Amino acid sequence: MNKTLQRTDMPTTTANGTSAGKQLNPAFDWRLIARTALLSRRLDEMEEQDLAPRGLVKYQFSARGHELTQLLLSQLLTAPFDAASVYYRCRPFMLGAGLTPLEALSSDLARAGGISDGRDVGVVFNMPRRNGALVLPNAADVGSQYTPAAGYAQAIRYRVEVLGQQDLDGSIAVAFGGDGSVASSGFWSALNIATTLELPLLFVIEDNGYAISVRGPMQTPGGDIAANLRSFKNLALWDGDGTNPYQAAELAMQAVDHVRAGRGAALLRVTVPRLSGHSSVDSAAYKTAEERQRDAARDPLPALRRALTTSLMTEADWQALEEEVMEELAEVRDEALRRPEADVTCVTHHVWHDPRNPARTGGLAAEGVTLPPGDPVRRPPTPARITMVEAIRKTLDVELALNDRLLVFGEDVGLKGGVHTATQDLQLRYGDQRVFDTSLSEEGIVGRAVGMALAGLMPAPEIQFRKYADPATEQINNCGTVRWRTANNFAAPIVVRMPGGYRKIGDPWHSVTDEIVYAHAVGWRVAVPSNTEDAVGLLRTALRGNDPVIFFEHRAMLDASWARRPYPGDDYALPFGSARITAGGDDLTVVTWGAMVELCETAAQQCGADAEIIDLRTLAPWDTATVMESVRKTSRVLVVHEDNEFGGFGAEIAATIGQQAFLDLDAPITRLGSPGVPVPFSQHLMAGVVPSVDRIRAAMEDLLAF
Ligand SMILES: Cc1ncc(C[n+]2csc(CCOP(=O)(O)OP(=O)(O)O)c2C)c(N)n1
Repeated sequence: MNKTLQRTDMPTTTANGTSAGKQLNPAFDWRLIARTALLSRRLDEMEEQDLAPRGLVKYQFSARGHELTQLLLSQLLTAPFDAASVYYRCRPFMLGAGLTPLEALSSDLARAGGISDGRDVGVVFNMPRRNGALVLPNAADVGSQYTPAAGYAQAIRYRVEVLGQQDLDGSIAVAFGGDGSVASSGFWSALNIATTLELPLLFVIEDNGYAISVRGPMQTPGGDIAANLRSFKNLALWDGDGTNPYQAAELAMQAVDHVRAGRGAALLRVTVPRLSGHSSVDSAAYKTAEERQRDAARDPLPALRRALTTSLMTEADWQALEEEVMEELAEVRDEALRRPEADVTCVTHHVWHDPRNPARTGGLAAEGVTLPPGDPVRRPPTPARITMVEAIRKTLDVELALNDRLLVFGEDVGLKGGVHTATQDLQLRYGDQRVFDTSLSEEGIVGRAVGMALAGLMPAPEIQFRKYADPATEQINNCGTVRWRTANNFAAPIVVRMPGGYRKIGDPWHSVTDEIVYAHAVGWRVAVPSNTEDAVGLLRTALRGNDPVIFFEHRAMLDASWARRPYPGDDYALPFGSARITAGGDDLTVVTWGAMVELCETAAQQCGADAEIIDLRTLAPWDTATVMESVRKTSRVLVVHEDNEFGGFGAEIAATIGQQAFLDLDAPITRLGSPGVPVPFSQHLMAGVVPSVDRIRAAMEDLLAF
């Protein structure tokens, strides 16, 4: 399927919107479109001309020129599970989908009662479903809106075909973006996902010719993304004038109908003028006088007025509509300005799931799905010790059987069973909708997972190696802050499994740990198990929970004999933030995790130290109470980790101990980590980088002798 409907296939209309004998498409409520377009326009003008110059709106993004197609689409997204992934110039769409003018203005004024309660930029939107589409939490990163939309579209299919929710059949996802956004990796990643899987996803590109000051041909060769995509497989294209009511209505309807009919992904490109600067702080001095004139001549509002007053209303009706809107906006402005600032005492709320107050949309809790909490008591069915990777596989298996909303995916995760074998046979058992390979895009893997979580599923993606999560950084960061940014409107709990760390050999790519990045990221829980038993308990808690989790699988421990323990049972679950004392001692506290636990035990045995070795098991949260109790007893502490010592998690631990147990210390808090270079390929060199038993032992001896 490579359906291309070009501009010449569209109704022949002139650019100024005269009808040439055409009727306005009766499927739309044109009066409402006119009213909302006027509302949006006058709101922009009020902000641009008054509230922004007075410093009351700090950062204004005008949608002047973009209104028409957005409003048409808002009226088409009425199926029960439709969703839109918008961008900052989508306020007209938001007003069409049910955002009230008071909410819109309160958001731009950063007052209480705005869509994020003062937390996010006034046009970085999210909106639980009202009368139209669900609006997925937007982020200000250009291009980041696309892969979650692809994930949402895949989730629609999953809910219909796997969960049997036939009433959701025909629902679609729509992702909006500008002509600059088509140069982003997120756009291409989502395009690949949507077209390879033939998902119900419509891309809407509002091409105003500029990305701030940079012109279209710098973003896509020739400046027309639809023309360039004509040979893209499994993508239907519509392309035309987003200021012409006759043409834009046809384009929007045909594109939506195509996707809704289950015929796969589509892209609608509409050309529109950007009638203001990029934002209130952009004078648009880079536009020539002719360009400004050309843009002004393409204003969609006069075209809409002409079209409506030709057929549906009189000039007097239009003027009355304008007056009605102005009156409403004057009231809205006064009320918004009377609104208080958001409550600063609540600014730290909504980082984590609160069972008494779950997010309204996203994750299992919002869907009313509860899973058994699990049990911290070990009940090994057999005493046989199994490897950590077998245990992870078994836990995924048990959880897939328990929870039909759980999906496991990533590169080579399907038939091959993962390059680390953690998902072997799972696709055979649960089918390729639940356990599957993905295209090679980590942004796509995590962004898709976010969209699936927002659609009420529990995605557990695998990143093949920790280092290869780098391209997903934006999606990971945005996933962690969703709940906070949307003031608990949305949450996107996902469990990202990622193996890393040195094994018998190392290199700069496959041996990265760098867990500090995730411990530092807002909203993520971070597990770093060292052995079979903990891996089972922590993974199960993660998969049954409602917060995003990074589950770090240390490569050295996946089949290490030290890490092998009996499988602790199908219900075994461990709380996060609860360390394990692997060896009790009185003279020295050693705080560590992952592969370093075994080395610390060996080093302590070799030097005969009476060391208390604490395996933290999780870094976010980390068990400060157990560490402090031990430090108060031993008065000496060594923190050992594989990651770089400089700025590593050991610094956080050391600072906390310094603050909470300073008077109990008899020696300086000592850290041992890597010396600030990547793990080398040569084993000989690697021994000089990754903490070894010898170096740990030496550090222990120094501390004991202090
Ligand atoms: C990842 C990222 N890079 C840079 C920016 C800064 N920025 C904000 S909007 C923008 C231009 C986007 O243009 P386009 O996608 O064409 O949308 P338009 O603003 O024209 O509607 C840029 C560069 C950003 N927000 N995110």
